Amino acid sequence: MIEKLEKLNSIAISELYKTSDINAINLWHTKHLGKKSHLMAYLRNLGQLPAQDRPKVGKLANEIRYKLENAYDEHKNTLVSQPTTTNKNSIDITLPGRPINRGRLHITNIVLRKIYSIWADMGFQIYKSREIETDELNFELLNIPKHHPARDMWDTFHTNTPGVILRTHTSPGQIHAMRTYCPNPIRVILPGMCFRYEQITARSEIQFNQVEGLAIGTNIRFSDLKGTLSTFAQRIFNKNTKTRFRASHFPFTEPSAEMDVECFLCSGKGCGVCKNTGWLEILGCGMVHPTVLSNGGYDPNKHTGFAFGMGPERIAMLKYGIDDIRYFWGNDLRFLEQF
Ligand code: FA5
Repeated sequence: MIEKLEKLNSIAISELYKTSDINAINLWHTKHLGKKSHLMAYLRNLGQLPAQDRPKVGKLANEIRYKLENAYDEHKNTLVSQPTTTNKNSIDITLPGRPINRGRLHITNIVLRKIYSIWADMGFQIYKSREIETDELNFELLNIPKHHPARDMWDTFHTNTPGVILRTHTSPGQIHAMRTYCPNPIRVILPGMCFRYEQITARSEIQFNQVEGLAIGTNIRFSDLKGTLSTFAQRIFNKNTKTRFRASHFPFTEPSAEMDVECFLCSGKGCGVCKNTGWLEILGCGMVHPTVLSNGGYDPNKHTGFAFGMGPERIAMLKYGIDDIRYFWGNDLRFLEQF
């Protein structure tokens, strides 16, 4: 009897460690410790044994039962906490998760959104204008006649259709906006892509964004232009940003100017980035030329206005210390992921 019990024990133990999933271990339990198991039969039938054998056999059967229950619990816990690696299809929930690549805004869009919100605070609406333009709107109605040398400022991509070009600046949007709102006052910004057939360098791309601004009303003066643009510079960079206006020339504004901000790197002392001038140009601007006002439908004797055009990529370069505009279109994640 003792021998039979010990054999039963060793068979049960060896079968237990062969089980590798929960179903198998549950079946094992029913077979070796369930009501109909051999071990339970021995315990139930103890009374039929000779009196002198009962204590010894009963003690051993109970010890085996106790050991098997413990071994069962322990092995079951191991199976639950450590999924088997022998099964190729199983998922190892203990492995660390794979990082998810999240999309993000492009640096130009981050700066554009900041620019929109500053102008929105100052009461400027967004007016979207088209990227494919006519020569008439891109040049002629902006006071740049055919063959005029001023066209050299904007090297142009032409299409196969005569007179249809890719816009070289957002300024033709001024005419569209004026013709939409005339004779009412206007306060709009016109953002969008521009195209120039020029040499790509660290500061110049053939495809870039501009944000045009246009304010038309009665009694608008150059001092309004200066105050508005200086406030913009202080909001986009910081409140201590110094600005200066340099006389310039654009055929569609009179007088015309370019606005510089004090160089961030050298604080105006002069360095390689600002070409030792202490200043960096961020936009062109001026009072809307009377001819352009008339082309837009406004009476230049009653109405005045100012306009400006800035480059968001150039602003982003200054704001974030980016030394080459080519990164913006390079699609290099090491660059894009920094913002
Ligand atoms: C113009 O395009 C005028 N239409 C701006 C203007 C509007 C003047 C209204 C007066 C009134 P300009 O060519 O300087 O001007 O361009 C304006 C801005 O666009 C520049 O200051 C610069 O920030 C950006 N920009 C111009 N060319 C490029 C280029 N190739 N790559 C990147 N940014 C450019």
